[in-house]
Amino acid sequence: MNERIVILGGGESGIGAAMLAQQKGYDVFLSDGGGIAPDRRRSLKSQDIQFEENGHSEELITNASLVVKSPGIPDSVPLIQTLLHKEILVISEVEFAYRFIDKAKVVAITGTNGKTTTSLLTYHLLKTAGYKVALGGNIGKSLAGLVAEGGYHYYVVEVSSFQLDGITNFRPDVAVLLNITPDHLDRYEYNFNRYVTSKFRIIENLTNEQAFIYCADSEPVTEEINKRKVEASMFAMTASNNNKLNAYLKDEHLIFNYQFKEDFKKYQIPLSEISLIGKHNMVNSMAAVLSALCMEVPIEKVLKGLKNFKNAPHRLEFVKEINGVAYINDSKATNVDSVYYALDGVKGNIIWIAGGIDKGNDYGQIEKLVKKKVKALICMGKDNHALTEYFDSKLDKIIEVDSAKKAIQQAYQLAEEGDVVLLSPACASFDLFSNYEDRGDKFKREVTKLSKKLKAKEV
Ligand code: UMA
Repeated sequence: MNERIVILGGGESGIGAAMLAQQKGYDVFLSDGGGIAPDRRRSLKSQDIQFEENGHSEELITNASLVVKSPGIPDSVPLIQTLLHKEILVISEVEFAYRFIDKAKVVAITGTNGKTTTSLLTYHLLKTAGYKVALGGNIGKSLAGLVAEGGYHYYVVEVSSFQLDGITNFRPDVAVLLNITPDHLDRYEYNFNRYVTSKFRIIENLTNEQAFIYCADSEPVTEEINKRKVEASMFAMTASNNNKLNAYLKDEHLIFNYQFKEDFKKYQIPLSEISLIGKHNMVNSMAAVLSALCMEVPIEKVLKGLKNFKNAPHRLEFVKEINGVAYINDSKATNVDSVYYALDGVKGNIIWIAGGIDKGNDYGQIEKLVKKKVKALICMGKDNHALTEYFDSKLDKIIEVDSAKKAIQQAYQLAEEGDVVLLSPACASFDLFSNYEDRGDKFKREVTKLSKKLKAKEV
């Protein structure tokens, strides 16, 4: 009899885990408390995998020797509690997938913010260097599905705290921890320390054979590091130069002090050679470069990748320059924290387009920056009172609009050569758009239309 494995959840991670388990010869059963999408149901059927949906049958689950749980299922649900009570091993899909990675190397990236950009860039750097690289985890494709495909030299895995909660042996060759700020606290009994502990699980199995890259500018991260004895080689990314093995930002350069075997190496990369914008993205870049260097990718190849990297859309995305004015789409910035980085990172005076559904924002966090850099605020939302009330006495020009088209028309009127028109809303998009992607796409469409219209006039 083959070992019985039960997969809980029939989403992206559950289907990947089921496929991998089937390939490895387990007796597989998948159970979903809700419905399973038709294409996923078809995949299960095509592989002869037994499954149920719209409910979990305890008797079909508690007879497993191993249970693989999708990250969206919290430990607090009664079924998981029953399994734990019965001492049945419950692991996360990332842990399960990791157990079947043989020779390939794993770069795991976590942090509250920036992990997607860092994962994309790390993937890009390794790929540009000519390796066969898989990109997955919280970013989209399940790690299990990628391991089932096989044939990769590297797995770049974005890992969430939910995925780390269910690990036992997971030991990435390079572990990256970018930052920690309060998030997902509902999963952690509203206790920030629990969330910090969860994020730090990324290093729990590391020895001095692996590398740990962290941002020393994130206080919760350094506080926790000071409490622990970490065995891995540690690389600090920071604005100052206080560690032996580190990366930092100085005089418009990223500096890397890096040890390879017995040799210390130092590299300097001018910011002008980096396609990303903003200080937070420099931390993300340092993390990706250090990861690639730890993987022994030659620096010339890393540089090439850094220069031609294109970030995912809607994240400080450069759209066009019109009459010397840069138009930047940062529609993904749905909180004040992200707007801070955008305002800080952009050079020049800013025509700031913000607004939408305010989630109880504290604009005090960005007040200084706004006063220093923003010359006009265009509020794009159905109800703009939170923004207008806060900035009324602080800015000379505040305009309200209710569409991307009107926002661009106004911005065009106000902007002078050297200015930047920045969409960085600090708010959710659902009042005027279907989601942040729709908002960013409409912004870009209007910018392109404006550019075409102006060009047509020139002719
Ligand atoms: N389900 C049950 N029983 C329950 C609860 C849910 O069976 O008690 C079922 C649902 O009916 C559903 C399935 O579980 O069919 C969904 O599982 P899931 O929520 O874990 O989602 P997946 O589709 O497997 O996607 C997960 C990640 N989702 C979450 O962590 C919530 C995806 O990250 C990830 O890309 C994917 O695995 C592959 O690794 C998404 C995410 O939102 C992007 N992440 C959060 C974030 O970034 O904030 C953490």
